[in-house]
Amino acid sequence: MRGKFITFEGPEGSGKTTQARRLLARLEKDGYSVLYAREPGGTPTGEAIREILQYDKAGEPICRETEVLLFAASRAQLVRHVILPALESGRQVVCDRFADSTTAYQGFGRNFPVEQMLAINEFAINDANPDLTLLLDVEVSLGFERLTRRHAATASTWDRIEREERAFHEQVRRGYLELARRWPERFRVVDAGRDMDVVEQEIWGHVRRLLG
Ligand code: Z5A
Repeated sequence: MRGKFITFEGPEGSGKTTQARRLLARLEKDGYSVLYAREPGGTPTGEAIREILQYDKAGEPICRETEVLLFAASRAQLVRHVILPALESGRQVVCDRFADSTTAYQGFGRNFPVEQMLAINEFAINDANPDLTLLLDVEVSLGFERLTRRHAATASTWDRIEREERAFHEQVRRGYLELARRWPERFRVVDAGRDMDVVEQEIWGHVRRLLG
């Protein structure tokens, strides 16, 4: 039987990676075989694209159109080389960001027509549509407080998209909530401003219902 495809989405600092890893651990403890992936990246080609997108590796400003296509290219590679083979072999797949990120960041954030983003996503992902999307929703200011603490603790630097102005990130958050309204059967909006353990419990409830 084909595995289930679960994606984590949300603005900066909403706790996607923390919760995706906690979910992975819980599923494995329950005996599931699970593949964890993240975007952009997850394949050698995708990781090379990630360096360009996140850290300006190419050394020149990236135009908006190129940005969209690079995210889609990384995704096309991840879907065909990693996600679809795992799902078809019956594994569950947990992915930290997926196609909705492009609709939210490039569509709503960069003001590209959303329908155009959806068409590009469709081309990139083939039939790898998520069964469940957990939208970790958090106020932009709280997400950035968390990132500021993390950067200070790890001496890391702000990446290209984190450096965008506040209005951009507010648009992205609104975009995500709009997508959740559009596809209520697939999306579950989780208030990620709460304690990590409380968020984890709610997510576990959604996933248990999906897996029966
Ligand atoms: N992007 C795009 O524009 N278009 C696309 O199509 C795709 C992506 C796929 C990828 O960045 C960037 O690419 C991203 C969108 C864009 N933009 N940026 N910037 P990334 O992969 O490097 O990182 P991210 O996906 O943006 O994740 P993040 O924002 O860095 O964090 P997060 O995964 O949501 O949160 P976290 O790492 O789990 O937690 C952050 C910190 O908060 C950490 O110290 C935690 O311990 C803490 N935390 C987490 N949860 C809590 C709670 N509940 N309470 C308190 N503290 C918490």
